[in-house]
Amino acid sequence: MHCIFHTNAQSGFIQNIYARNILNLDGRWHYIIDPFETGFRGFQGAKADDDSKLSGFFENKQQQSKSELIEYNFEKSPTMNVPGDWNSQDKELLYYEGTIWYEHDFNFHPQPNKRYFLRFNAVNYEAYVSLNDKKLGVHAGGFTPFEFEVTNQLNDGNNFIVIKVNNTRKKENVPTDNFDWWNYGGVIRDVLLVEEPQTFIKDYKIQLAKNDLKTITGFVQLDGANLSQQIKINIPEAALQTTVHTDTSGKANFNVPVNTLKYWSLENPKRYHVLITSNTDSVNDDIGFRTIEAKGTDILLNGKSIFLRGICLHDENPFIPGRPRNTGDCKMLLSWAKELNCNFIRLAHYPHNEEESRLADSMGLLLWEEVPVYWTIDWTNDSTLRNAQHQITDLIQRDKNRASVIVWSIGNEAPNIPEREKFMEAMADTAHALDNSRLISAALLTFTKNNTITLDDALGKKLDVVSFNEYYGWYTGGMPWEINKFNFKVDYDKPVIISEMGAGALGDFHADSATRFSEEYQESVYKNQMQLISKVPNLKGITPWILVDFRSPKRMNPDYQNDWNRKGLISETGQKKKAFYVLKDFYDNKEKEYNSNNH
Ligand code: GCB
Repeated sequence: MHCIFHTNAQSGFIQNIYARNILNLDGRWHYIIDPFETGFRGFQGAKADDDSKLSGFFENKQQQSKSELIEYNFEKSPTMNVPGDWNSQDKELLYYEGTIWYEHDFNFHPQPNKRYFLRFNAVNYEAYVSLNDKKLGVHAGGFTPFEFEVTNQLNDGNNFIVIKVNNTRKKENVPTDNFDWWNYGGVIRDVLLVEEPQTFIKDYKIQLAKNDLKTITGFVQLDGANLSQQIKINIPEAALQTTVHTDTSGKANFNVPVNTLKYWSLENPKRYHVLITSNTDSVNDDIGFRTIEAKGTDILLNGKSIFLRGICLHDENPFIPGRPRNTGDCKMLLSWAKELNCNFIRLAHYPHNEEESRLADSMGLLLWEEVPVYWTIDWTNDSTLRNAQHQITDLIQRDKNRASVIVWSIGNEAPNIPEREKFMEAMADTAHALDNSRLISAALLTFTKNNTITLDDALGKKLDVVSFNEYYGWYTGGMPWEINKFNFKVDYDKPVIISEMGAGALGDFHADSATRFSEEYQESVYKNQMQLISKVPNLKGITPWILVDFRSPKRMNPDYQNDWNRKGLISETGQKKKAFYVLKDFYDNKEKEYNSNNH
């Protein structure tokens, strides 16, 4: 058999996928655990180093006669839930890193004159995808969507998908081979079959222009043969209607003046129903309109100064534990942040389930979204940089219409060494070029000398907001009550966010405040940190580490951790620790202070 894998999924993907005509392919999918890559290399062969020679399990073979030898069988193999990481579904897979093959049958009747796309909202990390034994392509990167056009590969009736997923950590990957979270593998988000007309509205952006409350700007992009069309953009509730024409590449840019709009805000997260109609297609969305601006050392939302009462969050439901699988899982996490009186969440350290940005839009929460350029990336490897740029591009592509998203973060705690500077500057340029209406940041590192904590990272010049992580009272700086001796020096006249601080505590373990992993120790770190950070110049927000305990194989202390990073303010059983209330108090007071200053 001869088969060709394209090296990549199609570039770009359909905007606002849940508003399209979709068949959800979630459910129980068969799987085969394949640690030796037998499905790829055959039973004796060497592993193909050339994609064109790959065959193997994609064929989903059935025995034709009783004498035929076939040493795998999807139909008789166990099943697991898609979406869902494999680690949380089969005890044997808790620590598994390697290849798993998935197979799923579905019945479908394609309609004439329609186009079809097979969409994966995220597969961690590398995916080889085939449909009806026709190879579609490969995607690398565990947290962003990808899709393939399958109009010519679909059968009328029975169809089957085979996908090979591999989550082996590698130095050149993004993230690299060392990170402080669980390496959940598999088809972690929805799989959808999307039906579109021959020429359809693939993408659009509809937002307020940069720092301009009176202009809605954006573009519409068609895909198909009939690219020159008239497009209507209609926002009935704002009495706004405009008609634009796409050019020969199917794109139309627009700027529309607006007089009266209710702006999206924390108090009133107003979203407008937006309808986009071409001659051949239509799509609608609920979009909030707001501006976000770093002005001097201030962060302005709709022109008004705000303080970001934030918290960090991993994309993990501690009750599974595993990756969130549905809206309910995501809503639980965001509601906990609301209970803490947050107005801001740092979605660390990789793109989260896209449902979270939609929920944040409706709940009046601001978001920091990030790509997994984390710790020791392979800085001098060009393909690693391209991969990272691809990930920030896809994240911006996915969430560019969400009012809640105000910060694109290009990475976390990258050591301040020369090799990394070029890489990170390229990342900042990519993000700025794709979206000039939001703020670019990164979680930076500081150095300390003579009790002065200094932020002088050269990358700061490329960022709109400078942010840094610090763990005084936990990893460094002495006991919690000793940290007030430190002062800060920030070499940038820009707004500052403390993107991490924190301490570990095992829920319900009580002792004195000098005892590591007690709730009292963590509480003391938070109390003293709230004083310490009041000395940070131009501090415009904090996102302490972290809302909920999360799984990490790097946390091995058997008394307190057992594979859990315990820095959550909420335990893995959903119990609020003492420090939760310290931070909530701080936020209640900050809210009052900002409300009275702004009136
Ligand atoms: C950090 C990292 C975060 C870790 C955290 C910790 O600085 O950014 O991913 O989990 O510290 O708990 O040490």
